[in-house]
Amino acid sequence: MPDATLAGHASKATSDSTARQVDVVVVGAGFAGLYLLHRLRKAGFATMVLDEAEDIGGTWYWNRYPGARCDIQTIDYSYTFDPELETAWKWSEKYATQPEILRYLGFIAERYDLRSDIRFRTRITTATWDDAEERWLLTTDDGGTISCRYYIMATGCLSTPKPPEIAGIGDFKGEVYFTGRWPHKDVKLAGKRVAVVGTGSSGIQAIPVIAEQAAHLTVFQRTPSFALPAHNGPVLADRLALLERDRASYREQARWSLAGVPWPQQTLVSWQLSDTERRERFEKAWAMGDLIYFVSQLWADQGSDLDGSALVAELVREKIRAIVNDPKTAAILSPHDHPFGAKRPCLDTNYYATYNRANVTLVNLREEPIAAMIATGITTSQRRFDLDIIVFATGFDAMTGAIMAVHPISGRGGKSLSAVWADGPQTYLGLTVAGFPNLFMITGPGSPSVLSNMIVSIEQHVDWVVDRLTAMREAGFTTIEATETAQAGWARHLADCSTLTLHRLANTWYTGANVPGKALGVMPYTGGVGLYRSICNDVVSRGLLGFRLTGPDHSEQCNDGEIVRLQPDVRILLTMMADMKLPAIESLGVAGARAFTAMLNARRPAGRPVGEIVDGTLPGSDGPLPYRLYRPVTPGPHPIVVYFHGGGWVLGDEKSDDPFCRDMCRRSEMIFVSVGYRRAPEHRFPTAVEDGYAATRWIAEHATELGGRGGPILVAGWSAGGNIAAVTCQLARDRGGPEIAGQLLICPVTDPSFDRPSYTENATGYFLTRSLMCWFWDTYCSPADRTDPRASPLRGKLAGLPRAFVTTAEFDPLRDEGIAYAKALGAAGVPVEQLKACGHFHASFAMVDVVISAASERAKMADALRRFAAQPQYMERPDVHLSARPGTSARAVEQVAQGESASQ
Ligand code: NA7
Repeated sequence: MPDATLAGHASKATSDSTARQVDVVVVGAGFAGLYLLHRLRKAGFATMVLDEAEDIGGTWYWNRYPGARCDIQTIDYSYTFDPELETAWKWSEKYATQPEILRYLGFIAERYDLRSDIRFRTRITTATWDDAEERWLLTTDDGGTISCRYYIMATGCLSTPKPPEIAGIGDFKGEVYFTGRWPHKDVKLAGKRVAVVGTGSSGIQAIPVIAEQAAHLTVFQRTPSFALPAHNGPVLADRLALLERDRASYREQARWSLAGVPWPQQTLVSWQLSDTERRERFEKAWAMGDLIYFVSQLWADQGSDLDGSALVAELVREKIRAIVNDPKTAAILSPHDHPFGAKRPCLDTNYYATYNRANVTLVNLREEPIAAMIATGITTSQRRFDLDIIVFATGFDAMTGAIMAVHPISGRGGKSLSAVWADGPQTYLGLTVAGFPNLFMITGPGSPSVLSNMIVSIEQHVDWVVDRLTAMREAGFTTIEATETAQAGWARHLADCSTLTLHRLANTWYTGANVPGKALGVMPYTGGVGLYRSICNDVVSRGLLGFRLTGPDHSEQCNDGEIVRLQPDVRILLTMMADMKLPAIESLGVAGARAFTAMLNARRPAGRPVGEIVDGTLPGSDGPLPYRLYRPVTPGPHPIVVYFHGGGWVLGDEKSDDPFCRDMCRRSEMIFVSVGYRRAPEHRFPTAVEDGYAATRWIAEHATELGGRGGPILVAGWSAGGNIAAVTCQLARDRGGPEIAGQLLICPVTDPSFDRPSYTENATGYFLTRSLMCWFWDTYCSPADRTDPRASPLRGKLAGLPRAFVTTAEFDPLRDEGIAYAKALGAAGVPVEQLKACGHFHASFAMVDVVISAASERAKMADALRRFAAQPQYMERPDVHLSARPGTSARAVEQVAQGESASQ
């Protein structure tokens, strides 16, 4: 029985007994609202859709400016929920025009008979949660009231145009149009002097079309965008064939992809490709005209690394210079202020070539800002432009505008959504907000939405919401609300995800920077639609984790908690490893374990180039030891870091941490010498540490011959290598040198005690297991020897040791002994800094270009080395600026331990 019927019979009178009763009110009759209505109806919910517009279409109803088209290929920009629908509609073009998209939505409304439940020309003026009735009470601009159990915002992400913030806008006596509110009448441009203000996607689509009609077009550009050719035409035959070969599989791949279009994940990074190979890839993408292909298929680091992105940017600028005849105009059109992809690139048709027309003028507002609008046109700081028509393509109050600014929404206890979101949108999953029961947002802030094919994201959200409402009804629950814990956890996860891409480094509508006074922070989910979908599914399979449900007989269900505590890429990696059902390393025997780790290492991305790599040998305590030296590209002499690899004293060699050594060599601009110390079981305790000490001594004595700077040396090591580095510092102090200026200990083994909480909490599931650590210890060192400080540096004397930087990972059995060592160093008066890396596992830092979220930790470690060696810190890149919302800073918290430590 529909909930509205139940309410009508069973509930006390609502707070407004004249209110129309329905189960669900949906705001917006665009792609999201139409599909919601279809699904809710099928599920038996009495549903009403309200829209201010006179007809269906949502974003596509309003954005009817000349040249308006979708920028995702139509075969992907289509509903997929009904296999029969897929073959019932044929798109005429690769990128459909706005009228064709509206025809498609009209076809949908007709096919599923949707119009009868949509009320057009109706604006909601207030929405208030009634705690007693557990219903939302809405008022509308026609004086009506509606009471609903569930209130769903299907308002779109780009629905509320932002004011252009230009003085004197009312003084202009000509015609003024906004691309986001284009009139339904025919706008006559022929023979007119037209201005377009704004060069984002809307401006770039409109400008070439307007230029063909207007007598003269003046484009006022504040910031240039990267525009890529759409090469519009018929639907691409090869993509269509791929879809038609197996529709279900194509759609399923899209649902689990990065951006909602089934392109594979690239694995080759930019520096693994030659200039020629990069250019070939770029030209192929340029010729193809597909936005998602362009932003994801060139090389793996194009969206995550400034250098990888800069290579794309320069190739696009080269194209601009080739197309635009006037070099000065080409220069003005060439973006330099943001990394490629950090702002949504535009798809264009003849955009750059339009500036070769005699009737088009480009005005660079960076050189001559707009002074005012006057009766006859626009004045800049230098000139006056007489105009008949001004078109503002100045964008939207994106993602939050339509939800927050359109009408006051008051949740539990009268709490207003605008107040809750004053410092930026707070959501759980981008779907719900704590304190606002039974309110849902389709593609809200904190979900992939605008960074994906919207249709894929809309369908996923609609399905998730309707499935929840159905399940609640079956279980007898009437309210659902996110918990504060879950919401705070989601904010942290969003902040973690934002480190994976470069979106945080540009002032865009993604970050709220286009609206003066709006809180800054990356609003969409940057982890990709596949990861996001898996998390939403996890929420359900884990008993609606993070939601409180209540029912009429005071029944309640609340499974509180955070859905993701791991860093996003660590989560993906561990899931992949679990799916691979890898054998337990300790079950393979020593030879098998070495072969297995060598095989894993061979599959990882190669490290980045450094100035020089030299393999050599040095005299150890008992014969020669191999080493690998990494020299920076910058002129020396450089400080030297003696590095000890990980591998539990049993596995690995001087080359096995190659990507990490390269990365640290580049970041610190220091020589790294990775030492091939002898391993157990052939050489048990104390061989590895004695080799480590002997190697450090020799390297210090031969620093200048190695091309390094004389004077104190640095040591570093990961895992068992961290143990060797720590012990080396103790031996150097006790045996008369060499002088060590600092020690970098990364997830070090410091003590053989297995009773610390991290050994229990992280015993399995995080790659380094308790059982593997036991095997390492047994293979390396007899129980009797383990109290020796050379095996367990935590049990040694710590006063007088070199200053230290200790990194620990939250999901690592070794976490607590690393923290204990830092604490003990601090207590012994050793200056120590500690980096507790939240959401990371034991191998996070060594997995360069796999665990991208650990890049900032590696940067901090490199900075620590530079501090040890009294080198200046890195300057921040001058060409980018970080936008960060207060309270959502990265989770890796650096702090000075000095005897005190924060819990993880
Ligand atoms: P965008 O991408 O936000 O572009 C708006 C443009 O308007 C952009 O070039 C702005 O320059 C410019 N702008 C905004 N205010 C002003 C003022 N006051 N003076 C001069 N120029 C101004 O919006 P779109 O509608 O083009 O595209 C939005 C999305 O819709 C798009 O990404 C697709 O997903 C579809 P600024 O960069 O702020 O200097």
